[in-house]
Amino acid sequence: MTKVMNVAMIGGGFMGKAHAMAYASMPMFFWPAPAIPNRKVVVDVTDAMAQTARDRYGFEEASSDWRAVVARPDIDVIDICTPNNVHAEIAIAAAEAGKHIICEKPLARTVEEARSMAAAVKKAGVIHMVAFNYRRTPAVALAKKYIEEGRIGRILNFRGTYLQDWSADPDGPLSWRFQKKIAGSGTVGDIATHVVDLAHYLVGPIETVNAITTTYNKTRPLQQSGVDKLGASEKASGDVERGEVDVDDEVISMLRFENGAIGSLEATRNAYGRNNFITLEIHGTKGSIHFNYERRDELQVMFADDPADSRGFRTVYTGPAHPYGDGLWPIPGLGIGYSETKIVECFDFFTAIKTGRLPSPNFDDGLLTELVADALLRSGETGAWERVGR
Ligand code: SOE
Repeated sequence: MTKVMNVAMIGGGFMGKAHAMAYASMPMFFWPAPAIPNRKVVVDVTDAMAQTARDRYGFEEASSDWRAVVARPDIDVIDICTPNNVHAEIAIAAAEAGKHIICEKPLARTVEEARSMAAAVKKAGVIHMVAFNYRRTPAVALAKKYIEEGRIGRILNFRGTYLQDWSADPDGPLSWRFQKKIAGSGTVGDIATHVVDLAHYLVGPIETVNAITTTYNKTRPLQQSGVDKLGASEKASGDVERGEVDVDDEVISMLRFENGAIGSLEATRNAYGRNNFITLEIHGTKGSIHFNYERRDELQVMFADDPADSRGFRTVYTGPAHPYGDGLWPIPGLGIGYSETKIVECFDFFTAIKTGRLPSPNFDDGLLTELVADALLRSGETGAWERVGR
């Protein structure tokens, strides 16, 4: 019989929706499932918010006291979907209570927090994962497979971008994502870390960075509602008091990898016309790979030994023959979405719990990404090449 595991999810916002959907759907896709995630209790800031999340996301119970929930013996998994400022406190308490933990990205606000989280889960011997879900796009996993099989040879160059436009409007509200004390950093922590995670996954550890960081909009109207709606959808009207933005809006960096590859990274939430524009281009000694999340069913590949009369990028549509293809849809092109990346992430997390083998990215990988984020921010200040600390 497939084991039922009780999940307590802390945070009922955008990520809570994505995780709750994955708990419900994972066994429908991946069967036999490694476990049946039972949506036991959802925690939010107030009782009313928690009750809404319970009713909406199909949890049995609601609570506004995460400490009490973490201490409950009937809870197997703690899922952290909160803003970044409470990741460390919750994760450390959950580890001490012996719970398996999945934590939204970025792992923490600072390297110090990430280090203490990684130490706590190691000491407790629990399974841990950071929710950098874009690794779980089948086309990205296929790129990884080609690279591991040596199909594009030794990697020479990596180019990664993550461009969005939800914060381009200077009158979009000052949500927690623009406040250092809550978010830790701006674009660097929020989305550049996704690119760093993908670079680590596909190429290897980044060694040094040389970055420009900038903040275009130094103030924003104070957020009227308590809910982060990601930008101008909640645009303030009339004379609304403004508060200071003390994080970065954009980062552009050159990269050197430990294995000798070089590369670049760009991330911004102010690029009008770009929505979730994650692109990766990787050149190797035997071929190249290109991926664009806005066309995420597709991987563009070029192999240098293709016949001379048909050289060029070809489009591979991911499907049953590709990573996670057994569980997802039976025909290529039916459509991979954001949900599927979260369902696959959920499958890998519960598989790790079942087998006792740590998944990736785990908290150690999350710490490494945090170290790169720290180097990007330092380099943005100094203008110099900065080494990724260890
Ligand atoms: C906002 O930039 C955001 O919600 C990020 O926080 C997520 O990590 C990304 O997947 C989508 O955009």
